[in-house]
Amino acid sequence: MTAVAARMDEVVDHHDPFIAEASGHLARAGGKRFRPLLTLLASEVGSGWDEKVVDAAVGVELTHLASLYHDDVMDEADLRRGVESANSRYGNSTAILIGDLLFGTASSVVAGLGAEAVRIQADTFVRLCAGQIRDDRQTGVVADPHEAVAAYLSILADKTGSLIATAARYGAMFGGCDPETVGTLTAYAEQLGIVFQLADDVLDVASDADDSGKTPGADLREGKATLPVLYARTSSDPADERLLTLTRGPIEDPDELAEALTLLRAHPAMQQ
Ligand code: GRG
Repeated sequence: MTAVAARMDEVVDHHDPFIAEASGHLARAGGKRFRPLLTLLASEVGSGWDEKVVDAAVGVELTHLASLYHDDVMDEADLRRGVESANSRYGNSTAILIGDLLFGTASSVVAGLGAEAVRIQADTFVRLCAGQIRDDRQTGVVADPHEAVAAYLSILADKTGSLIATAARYGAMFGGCDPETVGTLTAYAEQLGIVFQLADDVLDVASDADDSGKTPGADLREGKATLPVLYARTSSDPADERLLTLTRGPIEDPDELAEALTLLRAHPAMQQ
């Protein structure tokens, strides 16, 4: 991962000091670097990593970073990776443009890997955006929670699974794996991505800012019916009436948000 960090530093740079500072803001804050790690690990199934695998890993992490800059603008988030979000620090316009710049940088790095890699990057970008749009359009009004769970998992496959799948696919491709192995690792990583996002959704309810580096309750504030909320909605227990009312739409009132978090944290849905 040292090679990935060094290559990222090299490509995320700019002659304009402000742009260099703002585009390195979240990268400097660290993050788990799960996706580039997956690229390196997938390459180990084949012949191991080289410069191409490192560039693929950097392309994936930069795409992820770009999506975080944009996501925080959309969510009006104030905290990311345990530091002030880019939108909080530099304003929305800069955060959006830095996201665009990082995606451009990612695409430039991936372009060095050939047409197939570029096509995969573009298809992944389409799925990321489509997943995010579908997620954003959830109204919180759920007629059938069981159907809603299936629809929700399909959103997660696009918005989170797609890039994690690509991380493994690049690693396997450039690690020289045969096409069947590339396919198997890609499919496995997409499922892993769905589970990864489910854990992220549960942490939005269960964790505090120190653990997750983000302000908890963001999904509830936006009225997103994530899996903990959907499971709670499958309940016919009259004791859940208040929780169902609170989570029917966005929760703007801080007291109501705190109440919904407390109810959901204690709910059997969170033990499942
Ligand atoms: C500009 C590339 C681009 C995309 C636009 C905003 C958007 C479309 C998509 C958002 C997709 C998104 C933010 C999904 C959430 C994925 C997720 C679980 C993020 C947190 O990932 P971690 O836990 O974070 O790996 P760290 O900080 O550890 O890297």
